[in-house]
Amino acid sequence: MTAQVSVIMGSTSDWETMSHACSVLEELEIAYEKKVVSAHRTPDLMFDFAEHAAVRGIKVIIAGAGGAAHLPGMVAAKTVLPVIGVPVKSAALNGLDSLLSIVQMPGGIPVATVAIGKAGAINAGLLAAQILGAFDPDISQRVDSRRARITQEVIDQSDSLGT
Ligand code: RP5
Repeated sequence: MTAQVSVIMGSTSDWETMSHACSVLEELEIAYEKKVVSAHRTPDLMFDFAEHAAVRGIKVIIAGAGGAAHLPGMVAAKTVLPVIGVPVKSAALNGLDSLLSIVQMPGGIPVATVAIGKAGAINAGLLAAQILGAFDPDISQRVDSRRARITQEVIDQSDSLGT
């Protein structure tokens, strides 16, 4: 099946975080691909990737990076596909550097930025699904069912506390 979402990351060291976005896409039965594309270590590959993503059938890009995390913004500059940026938690500044360098895009080239780390990666997968779901009722239905399941889990957990 042709990938609809591309999950890219600046390093294999980002995989532990970005795997959570992929797990959500798998759970929601959305075809995706995953690649390491580094803004500063493989800049030509990054441009090639961003320029050709749309013609390959990709609809949404999820880009995770840490530190001076310019990957999401640079990719967004080279495509009009929606780009969701995931700030990966860094060793030096706990991901605050990643967050600020992804979220603070100057007006004109948007990057939809999610929270630092695992929660952000999960939400990136869900947001990609919701974007696709706006045009695909089956995906939208699966997102809805997931929410209903989470709601029920919270109710069950509350009940397990007893009276
Ligand atoms: C960034 O530098 C990557 O996104 C990663 O979060 C960070 C560290 O990369 P490695 O030194 O672990 O390869 O480009």
